[in-house]
Amino acid sequence: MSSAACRIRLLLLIVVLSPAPGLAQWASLGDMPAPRREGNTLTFQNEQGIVAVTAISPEIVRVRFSPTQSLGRDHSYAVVTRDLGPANATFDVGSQQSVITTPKLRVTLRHRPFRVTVADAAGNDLDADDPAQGMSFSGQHLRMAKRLRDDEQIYGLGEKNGRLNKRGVNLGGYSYTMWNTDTYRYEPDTDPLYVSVPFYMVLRNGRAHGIFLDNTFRTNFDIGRTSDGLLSISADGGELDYYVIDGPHPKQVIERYTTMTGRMPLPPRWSLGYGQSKYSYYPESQVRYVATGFRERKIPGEVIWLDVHYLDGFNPFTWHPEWFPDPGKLVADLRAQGFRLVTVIDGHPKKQPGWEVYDTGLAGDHFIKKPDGTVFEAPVWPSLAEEKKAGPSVFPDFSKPATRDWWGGFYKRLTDIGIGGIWNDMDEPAAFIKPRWSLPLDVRHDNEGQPTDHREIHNVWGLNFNRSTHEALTRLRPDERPFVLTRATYAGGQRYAAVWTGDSVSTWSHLKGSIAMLTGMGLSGLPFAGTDVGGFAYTPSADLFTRWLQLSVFYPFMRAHTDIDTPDQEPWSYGTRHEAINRRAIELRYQMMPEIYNAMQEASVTGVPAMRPLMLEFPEDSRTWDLDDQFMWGSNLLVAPIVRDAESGRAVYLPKGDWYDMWTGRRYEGGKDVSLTVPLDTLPVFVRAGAFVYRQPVVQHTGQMSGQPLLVYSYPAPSSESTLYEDDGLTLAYRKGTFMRRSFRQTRTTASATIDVGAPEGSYRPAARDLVVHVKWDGEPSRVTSGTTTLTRYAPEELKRQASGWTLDETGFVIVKQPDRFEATRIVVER
Ligand code: MIG
Repeated sequence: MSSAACRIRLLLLIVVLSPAPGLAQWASLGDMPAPRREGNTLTFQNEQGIVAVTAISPEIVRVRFSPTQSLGRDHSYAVVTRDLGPANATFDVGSQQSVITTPKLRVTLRHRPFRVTVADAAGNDLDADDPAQGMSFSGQHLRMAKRLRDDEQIYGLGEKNGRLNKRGVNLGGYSYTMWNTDTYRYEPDTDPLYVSVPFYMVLRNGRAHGIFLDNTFRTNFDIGRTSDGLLSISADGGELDYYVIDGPHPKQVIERYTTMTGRMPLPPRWSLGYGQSKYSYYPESQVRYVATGFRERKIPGEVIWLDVHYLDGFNPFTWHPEWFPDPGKLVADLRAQGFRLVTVIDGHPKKQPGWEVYDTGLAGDHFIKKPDGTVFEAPVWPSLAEEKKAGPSVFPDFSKPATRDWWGGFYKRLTDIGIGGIWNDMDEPAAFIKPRWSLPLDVRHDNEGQPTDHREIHNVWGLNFNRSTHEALTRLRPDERPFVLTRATYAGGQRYAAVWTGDSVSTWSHLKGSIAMLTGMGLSGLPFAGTDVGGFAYTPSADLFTRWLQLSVFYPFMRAHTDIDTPDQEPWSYGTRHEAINRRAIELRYQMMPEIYNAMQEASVTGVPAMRPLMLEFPEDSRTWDLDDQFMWGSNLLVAPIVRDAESGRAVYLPKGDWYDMWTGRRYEGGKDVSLTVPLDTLPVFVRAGAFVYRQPVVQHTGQMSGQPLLVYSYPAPSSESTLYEDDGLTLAYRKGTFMRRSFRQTRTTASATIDVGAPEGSYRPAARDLVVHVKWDGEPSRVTSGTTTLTRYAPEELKRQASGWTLDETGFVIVKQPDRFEATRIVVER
């Protein structure tokens, strides 16, 4: 028997015989009669169930399958809009098959047995049901089997361990489950973790499309692991409600996915600065000591994070009376030093009659209940706070809009004293109940008006908690951008919170793994993410901490954090040699802040993450498909940190084209590996030819950026263009046009380089400052002009004292300095 036939036989056996634990047999959806059409939807129905296929837009098709006689309420916690303009679809209903054609897609629906194939306009299959089995069900459990071809690479699925390419290194791949889980000290292969994003991208010969399964129940994605050539997806309940999202570029897939599920709002600039955390900094004198430690050592720092010990008995919205007697004064004093405070909140208050949070929650019917109607109680923080009597917690039902509002009101206690942002922990939700460490599956939830049990709400408890927090901060401080950090969330959670990757371990494999994990999250719509620098559990060596800190310069979210009872994990905790190197790493973060902010702003508008796997920039280059020990920041910076112990060098793959070492200015030809020596004080960064890179001098925190010169670096190309976005970094005024966006363009010939700074768009203007344009150059220029003025050449030291002029530096840049007039300017460097 051929192996294909063998496989089909085997699958039939599985379909017919294999009982999932405690379940009846799997039944195939079977044959379908011809569909009925309503608007852009074809609906198929037989005795087994119902399937609706809708053209959402020219590039997006939605399929809903329910093993019942009618589809349920059309409701989603992830999707905010399906209104994407006209789909321009045509429908051809036949007796054997029906076809939906859009300008970009051709969806073939075979009736007997029922199978879905989505192809591009030219008829090349993108996503196709396996011929031997399509959709099937067993009780409330659902499953579909899709074809997985050898040349398909799989990416995304949110916060996942393992390689970037979910096919694994060779064919055969991983099986991933979506079930938000508190995984203290997780291993490099632990699954599931804290976050569920049932979205993946398929890349085939450089062409991409995505699949988003909008199902909040426990789901599983088996990527060729059980059966070669099959990608099978299962869900423990609900509907198989999925979208096929075409590219063809992978960036277009992310843009479309985040058009539907929403994007990260533009974060406050301070939240992109360096954060220092510990479980826990207390009492308040310790907090002051750490903050002052940064300023005295001239190590930049922005945020001090307060973990549970600031609380009274770990109860949310309280302060420990002895350890933090005057939090308002603490906040004000730290602000004077340029620091903000972010406080942790566990979303499950203690059962404590007489305490407002508990009493009003009970009276307002805000807590999750058991099937018998009594309030569900379980031990978890704060109930196990050492210094207080143990007692259970109760769990707000954040799937109820009124509960989100009620809970949100309590944040006033924190915003009133000037807290910078909120850190939501334990929101999988975690509970100290063996063996699941979460809530029983039968507890009841409002589910926005359609009551259900925990199986459906578990994965969105965190998302709705974050929504409550985000909306409350927006209400309480209507002029400021809210900042929320979370451990757990679901698809679409980018609208409410940044994510950190929980209780990692201080090992080199966690450091390396963070690249695949964070870039994978970026591909899944979660662009604002970071891993505890140095690792959470246990203790990093001095070198591990330093290398991790260097890597995190190009994490979207940069914070060091460590467990209770571990040694200090501050940049100065590892001796003076490492302290100096660590300072330089954090300084680099601040030098790059204009660039970092620019790329995060782009992510807020397009969904395309700032921290990118190389395949996102170079999808046609097969060398990038499995590459996850180096990554991109934006389209132009390639970052290749040291990710293994005791290594003082590494190979870096540079895709086709010219690249420049950001430190030495040395040019490299791409399309090959280069081998680098990387001493402990170095983070390799390469700049793509034609790039503009935006920097500033070192500052100690973002509050010092005003008045700093803008440093623009132009790398050679015959012509190129880039834009820089700036605003006040804090308020929502940008939504009303108070921002400044400028284009930077260059054209180069053998005789000259012309840099055109465009006229600003938007009404924001930074404080008076210099504009210093660095033009990468070969040899000595004969003349440098700005507009009609010929500029004077100075020695580098002398130029610092002059208002305008130019010089040549040792890395081959012509440095052109002048006041930033915030108007169109042309700089020409002549040979
Ligand atoms: O049960 O708040 O992942 O970052 O330091 C542990 C204490 C609860 C888990 C978080 C970790 C935090 C810790 N929390």
